[in-house]
Amino acid sequence: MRRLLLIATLFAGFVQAAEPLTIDVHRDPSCGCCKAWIKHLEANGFEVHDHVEQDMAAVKTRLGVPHRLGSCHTGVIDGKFVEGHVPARDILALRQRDDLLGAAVPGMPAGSPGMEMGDRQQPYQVVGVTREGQEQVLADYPAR
Ligand SMILES: [Cu+2]
Repeated sequence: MRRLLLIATLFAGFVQAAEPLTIDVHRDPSCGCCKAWIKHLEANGFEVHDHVEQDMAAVKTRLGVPHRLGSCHTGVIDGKFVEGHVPARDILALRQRDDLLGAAVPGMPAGSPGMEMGDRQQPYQVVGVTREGQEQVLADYPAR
Protein backbone atom coordinates (compact mmCIF):
# COMPACT_ATOMS: atom_id res chain seq x y z
CA MET A 1 0.00 0.00 0.00
CA ARG A 2 2.79 2.37 0.95
CA ARG A 3 4.51 1.56 -2.31
CA LEU A 4 1.39 2.30 -4.28
CA LEU A 5 1.14 5.68 -2.55
CA LEU A 6 4.72 6.47 -3.43
CA ILE A 7 4.06 5.68 -7.08
CA ALA A 8 0.91 7.82 -7.01
CA THR A 9 2.89 10.72 -5.54
CA LEU A 10 5.62 10.41 -8.16
CA PHE A 11 3.04 10.27 -10.90
CA ALA A 12 1.26 13.38 -9.61
CA GLY A 13 4.59 15.24 -9.69
CA PHE A 14 5.19 14.13 -13.23
CA VAL A 15 1.76 15.25 -14.40
CA GLN A 16 2.28 18.66 -12.83
CA ALA A 17 5.66 19.12 -14.54
CA ALA A 18 4.29 18.05 -17.92
CA GLU A 19 1.27 20.36 -17.73
CA PRO A 20 1.41 22.64 -20.77
CA LEU A 21 1.77 26.36 -20.23
CA THR A 22 -1.26 27.56 -22.16
CA ILE A 23 -2.20 31.14 -22.89
CA ASP A 24 -5.12 32.56 -24.87
CA VAL A 25 -4.20 35.45 -27.15
CA HIS A 26 -6.81 37.80 -28.60
CA ARG A 27 -5.70 39.91 -31.54
CA ASP A 28 -6.77 41.83 -34.59
CA PRO A 29 -6.73 39.88 -37.90
CA SER A 30 -4.10 42.15 -39.50
CA CYS A 31 -1.75 42.51 -36.50
CA GLY A 32 1.77 41.45 -37.54
CA CYS A 33 3.54 42.32 -34.28
CA CYS A 34 0.95 40.26 -32.40
CA LYS A 35 2.00 37.21 -34.41
CA ALA A 36 5.66 37.99 -33.71
CA TRP A 37 4.86 38.11 -29.95
CA ILE A 38 3.06 34.76 -30.24
CA LYS A 39 6.24 33.32 -31.80
CA HIS A 40 8.22 34.67 -28.82
CA LEU A 41 5.85 32.90 -26.42
CA GLU A 42 6.04 29.63 -28.34
CA ALA A 43 9.84 29.81 -28.37
CA ASN A 44 9.63 30.06 -24.57
CA GLY A 45 7.48 26.97 -24.11
CA PHE A 46 3.99 28.45 -24.17
CA GLU A 47 1.14 26.75 -25.98
CA VAL A 48 -0.78 29.62 -27.58
CA HIS A 49 -4.47 29.55 -28.37
CA ASP A 50 -4.85 32.26 -30.99
CA HIS A 51 -8.19 34.11 -31.16
CA VAL A 52 -8.76 36.50 -34.08
CA GLU A 53 -11.15 39.25 -32.96
CA GLN A 54 -13.11 41.92 -34.81
CA ASP A 55 -13.48 44.20 -31.79
CA MET A 56 -10.38 44.32 -29.57
CA ALA A 57 -11.71 47.30 -27.60
CA ALA A 58 -14.63 45.16 -26.42
CA VAL A 59 -12.27 42.30 -25.50
CA LYS A 60 -10.08 44.63 -23.41
CA THR A 61 -13.08 46.09 -21.62
CA ARG A 62 -14.41 42.60 -20.85
CA LEU A 63 -11.02 41.52 -19.44
CA GLY A 64 -10.62 44.63 -17.29
CA VAL A 65 -7.57 46.10 -19.03
CA PRO A 66 -7.27 49.79 -17.96
CA HIS A 67 -7.58 51.98 -21.03
CA ARG A 68 -4.36 53.92 -20.36
CA LEU A 69 -2.34 50.65 -20.35
CA GLY A 70 -3.67 49.50 -23.71
CA SER A 71 -1.61 47.99 -26.51
CA CYS A 72 -2.39 45.71 -29.47
CA HIS A 73 -3.11 42.09 -28.42
CA THR A 74 -4.48 40.89 -25.08
CA GLY A 75 -3.49 37.52 -23.61
CA VAL A 76 -5.19 35.62 -20.79
CA ILE A 77 -3.40 33.17 -18.52
CA ASP A 78 -4.86 31.74 -15.29
CA GLY A 79 -7.65 34.31 -15.63
CA LYS A 80 -5.17 37.22 -15.65
CA PHE A 81 -4.73 39.61 -18.54
CA VAL A 82 -1.42 40.05 -20.35
CA GLU A 83 -1.67 43.27 -22.32
CA GLY A 84 0.78 44.06 -25.11
CA HIS A 85 4.36 42.95 -25.67
CA VAL A 86 5.06 41.50 -22.21
CA PRO A 87 8.23 39.33 -22.13
CA ALA A 88 7.70 35.61 -21.41
CA ARG A 89 9.67 35.75 -18.14
CA ASP A 90 7.36 38.44 -16.78
CA ILE A 91 4.32 36.32 -17.64
CA LEU A 92 5.83 33.48 -15.59
CA ALA A 93 6.33 35.94 -12.70
CA LEU A 94 2.72 37.15 -13.08
CA ARG A 95 1.48 33.58 -12.63
CA GLN A 96 2.96 33.58 -9.10
CA ARG A 97 1.12 36.76 -8.11
CA ASP A 98 -2.42 36.11 -6.94
CA ASP A 99 -2.78 39.76 -5.88
CA LEU A 100 -2.64 40.90 -9.52
CA LEU A 101 -5.41 41.11 -12.11
CA GLY A 102 -2.90 41.28 -14.91
CA ALA A 103 0.16 42.96 -16.38
CA ALA A 104 0.75 45.28 -19.32
CA VAL A 105 3.42 46.81 -21.51
CA PRO A 106 1.51 49.91 -22.65
CA GLY A 107 1.89 51.09 -26.23
CA MET A 108 4.25 49.20 -28.49
CA PRO A 109 7.84 49.96 -27.44
CA ALA A 110 10.53 49.14 -30.01
CA GLY A 111 12.78 46.34 -28.81
CA SER A 112 10.14 44.55 -26.71
CA PRO A 113 9.40 40.92 -27.72
CA GLY A 114 7.63 40.97 -31.07
CA MET A 115 8.67 44.60 -31.68
CA GLU A 116 12.31 43.95 -32.54
CA MET A 117 13.94 46.73 -34.54
CA GLY A 118 17.57 45.83 -34.95
CA ASP A 119 19.46 46.74 -31.77
CA ARG A 120 17.14 49.56 -30.80
CA GLN A 121 15.25 49.33 -27.53
CA GLN A 122 13.06 52.07 -26.16
CA PRO A 123 12.91 52.01 -22.39
CA TYR A 124 9.73 50.32 -21.15
CA GLN A 125 8.14 48.91 -18.05
CA VAL A 126 5.90 45.98 -17.27
CA VAL A 127 3.07 47.39 -15.17
CA GLY A 128 1.00 45.17 -12.89
CA VAL A 129 -2.55 45.98 -11.84
CA THR A 130 -3.68 44.79 -8.40
CA ARG A 131 -7.19 43.58 -7.60
CA GLU A 132 -7.68 46.95 -5.88
CA GLY A 133 -6.83 48.73 -9.13
CA GLN A 134 -3.38 49.97 -8.05
CA GLU A 135 -0.56 49.94 -10.56
CA GLN A 136 2.94 48.76 -9.75
CA VAL A 137 6.09 48.37 -11.83
CA LEU A 138 6.97 44.68 -12.14
CA ALA A 139 9.98 45.04 -14.43
CA ASP A 140 12.01 47.83 -15.94
CA TYR A 141 13.77 47.48 -19.30
CA PRO A 142 16.23 50.31 -19.93
CA ALA A 143 17.06 51.86 -23.29
CA ARG A 144 19.70 50.07 -25.28
CU1 LIG B 1 2.06 45.05 -31.12
